[in-house]
Amino acid sequence: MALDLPAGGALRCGAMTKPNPNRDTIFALSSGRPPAAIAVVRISGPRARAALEALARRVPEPRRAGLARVRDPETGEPIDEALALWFPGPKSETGEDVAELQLHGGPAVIAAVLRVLGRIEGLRLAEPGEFTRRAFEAGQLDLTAVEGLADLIGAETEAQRRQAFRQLKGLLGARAETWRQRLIEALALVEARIDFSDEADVPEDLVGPALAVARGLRGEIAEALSGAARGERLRDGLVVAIAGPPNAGKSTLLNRMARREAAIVSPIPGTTRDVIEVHLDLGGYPVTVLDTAGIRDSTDPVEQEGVRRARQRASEADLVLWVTDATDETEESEPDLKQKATDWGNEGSLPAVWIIRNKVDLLTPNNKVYNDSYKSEYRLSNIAFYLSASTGAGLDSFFAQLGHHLGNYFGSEPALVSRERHRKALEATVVHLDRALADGAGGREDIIAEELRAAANTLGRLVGRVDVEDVLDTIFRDFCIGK
Ligand SMILES: Nc1nc2c(ncn2[C@@H]2O[C@H](COP(=O)(O)OP(=O)(O)OP(=O)(O)O)[C@@H](O)[C@H]2O)c(=O)[nH]1
Ligand SMILES: [Mg+2]
Repeated sequence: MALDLPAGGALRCGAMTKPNPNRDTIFALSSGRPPAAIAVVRISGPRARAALEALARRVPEPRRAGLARVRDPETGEPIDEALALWFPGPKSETGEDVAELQLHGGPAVIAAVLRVLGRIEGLRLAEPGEFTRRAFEAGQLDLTAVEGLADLIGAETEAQRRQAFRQLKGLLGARAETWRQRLIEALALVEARIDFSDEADVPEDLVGPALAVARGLRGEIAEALSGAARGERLRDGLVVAIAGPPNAGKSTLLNRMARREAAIVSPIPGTTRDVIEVHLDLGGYPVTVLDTAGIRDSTDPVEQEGVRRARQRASEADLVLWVTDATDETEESEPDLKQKATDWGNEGSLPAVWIIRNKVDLLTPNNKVYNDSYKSEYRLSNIAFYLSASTGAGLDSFFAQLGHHLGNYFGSEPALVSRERHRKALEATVVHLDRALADGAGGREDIIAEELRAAANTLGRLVGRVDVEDVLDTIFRDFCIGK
């Protein structure tokens, strides 16, 4: 589907031209999977009013619910009794005329209404995200708000919901737009200097103040970027990998965390082969927990592959729970886990590692670590927990510490940047600002202007004001039909 972009590719939010009367009118089931108590069918476009009149015979007052007998306009046969709503454009969600029917949510009711709508001239079923796309094109939402909306619909935990809602309400979009405006003003100063440099009444120093603005913006954008990892993690979940020697109780611990039998547990060492992934909501924060194959040397090629995957996923995780059998006296008491992670080939930042001494229920006074058991402690850089994944002993303090860790990690301030797309755009902006500020630009006003213009453009792309056609399909693909 092509966007109707004005010449030059500039898409102006909030100032779109009148809706196109020849455009298709779209409709879709906007509520969830039937059967349900209520089904919401939405219609948007120039023929929305005609469609509502055809089905319900009359159109209620704008933005007021009215009872309507929904009929097949060809046969006159009643289909259902519904609540009808009428939102004339441009003050509607899509900026176009929008009608909404709240029907009884049975599959046959919905099928009949969609069938009847499909027969009306100029109406067709909406594509995924098409209502939102129209809202974006009408300037009702900027692109970051569109993404916030997708995230809000996808939010599974409280923290995700909060971040998504703030983004929908312009947390990032409004900031980026102010930055862009300030850059455009700075750019105007430099351009004035270039264009009128011969004229006597143009002040000498217009470039200095422009660069001061650029320097200030660079600081603010870098600050926003510092929270990017946190924001992106909040969308995907913090990755916690359970790793350690075979038979230590890793899968038992995963099942405890998931509160279900997600992984096979058996007394045979080498049970888990593939990485098992479970998504959890821990205290409102999203966490992805990975159970991995016990790490040991093996001649079995399948197990070898399992061990390779275990090492790799553990080295890429945010937090590794290194599970050992507390009764195993041969286990290192203080394994150098940072070293392990490095050995596994991790190239980025190393994960935090907690040691879990499992099976404390089996400890006897003869065991070396017996006196340490049933308490959690910080040892050097590692945090160690003594617990029993099968009896549950010690799990409370483990979960409390994990909750604390998540709270600290995600923090109370929402991150401005929650997607790679945002991060890349802001990083590119910083690069252009740095070039404008570099000594190398050394008074070359044309270079400074070019870099400021490029910086303003990357911000424009971020909010969806310029040249965004290429990213639109990717963004709207995430939406469901009816949104
Ligand atoms: N007594 C006791 N047994 C446990 C505990 N945790 C796990 N087990 C037992 O230890 C055995 C191995 O448990 P798993 O959870 O399969 O161990 P794993 O680390 O996933 O093993 P692999 O997948 O083979 O690497 C099973 O028989 C479990 O019932 C515990 O806290 N106490
Ligand atoms: Mg296992």
